[in-house]
Amino acid sequence: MVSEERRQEVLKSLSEGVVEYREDQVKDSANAALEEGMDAYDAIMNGLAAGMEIVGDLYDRQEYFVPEILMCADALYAGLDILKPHLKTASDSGARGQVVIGTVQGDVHDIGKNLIKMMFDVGGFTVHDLGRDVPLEKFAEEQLRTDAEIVALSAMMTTTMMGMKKVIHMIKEKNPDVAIMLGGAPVTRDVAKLFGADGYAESAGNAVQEAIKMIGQLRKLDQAGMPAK
Ligand code: B12
Repeated sequence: MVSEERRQEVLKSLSEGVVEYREDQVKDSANAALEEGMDAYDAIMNGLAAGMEIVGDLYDRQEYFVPEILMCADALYAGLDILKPHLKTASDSGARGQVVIGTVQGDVHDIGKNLIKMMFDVGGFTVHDLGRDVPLEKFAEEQLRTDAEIVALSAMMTTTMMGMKKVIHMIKEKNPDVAIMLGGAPVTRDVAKLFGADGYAESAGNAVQEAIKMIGQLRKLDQAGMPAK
C-alpha cells in the first residue's frame, strides 16, 4: 500500500508533467504509480486531468496558447495510454448497455470525452465512439444502427454546444426512448434541461452513475406505458 505522502508526490509529478508538457516525466510517474500499487483511476483523475485543469487556467491568463496546450494534451495522452489498461473494470463487461459518444461538430476537444468514454468502458458498457468534430446527424444514424440506450454528447465551446439541441431533436424524433446525456465545460444541468436532454454530469466522476439513473428512469416510464418526455 503506497503512503499518502508518496501518493501525493506521484500525483504532483503527473500533474506537473502535463503542465510542463514533459512526456518522459509523465510516463515515468505513470509507471511508478502502477509499480507502487496506486489506483489507476486516481492517477488519471487526480494527476493527469488535474494537470489539464491548471493548463486551462494558464490559457485563461494568456500564459499558454494553442501550441503549448497541444503539447500538454500529448503528455496527458502518453500517461493515459499507460494507466488506462490498469483500470478496474466491471465484471459483467458490456452487459450494462450500449453508449454512442462523441464531441459535436466544429469541436475538436476530446480529452474530456475520452475520459467519459473510459468510465463507460470500465463501467461495463459497450461504447461506440464517433470521435470529435462529429457531424450532428451522425449521432442519430449511429444510435439507430446500434440500438444504443444512451447517446452521450460532449462540447467544450459555447458555439458548438448549440449543436447539441439539434442532435437531441433528431434522435428523439425517431426514438423518444433513447437516454441523451450532455457534458463539457460550457454545459450546465439547466442547459441540459433546456435542450431536452435526459441527463448531465459535471465530470467523469459521476457520469456512469448518472447514466444508470437515466436508464432506470426511462425504463420506469416505459413500464408505466408513459411516453418519454
Ligand atoms: C486542451 C484545450 C484545447 C486543445 C484540445 C486538445 C484535445 N485533444 O482535446 C486544443 C489546443 C486543440 C484547443 C483548441 C481550441 N480551443 Co481549447 N481548450 C483546451 C483547454 C485548455 C482544456 C480542455 C480540457 O481538455 N480539459 C481537461 C478535461 C479533463 O476536462 P473537460 O474537457 O472539461 O472534461 C470534463 C468535463 O467537462 C466533463 N465532460 C466533458 N465532456 C463530457 C461529455 C459528457 C457526456 C459528460 C457526462 C461529461 C463531459 O467530464 C470531463 C472529465 O471530468 C480548455 C480550457 C478549459 N478550462 O476547459 C480550452 C477551451 C475549451 N478552448 C477554447 C477555445 C476558444 C479554443 C480555440 C477556438 C482556440 C483557438 N483560437 O484556436 C480552439 C478551437 C478548436 C476547435 N474547433 O474545437 C475555450 C472555449 C471558450 C468557450 N466557452 O467557447 C476554452 C474554454 C479556453 C478559454 N478559456 O477560452 N483547445
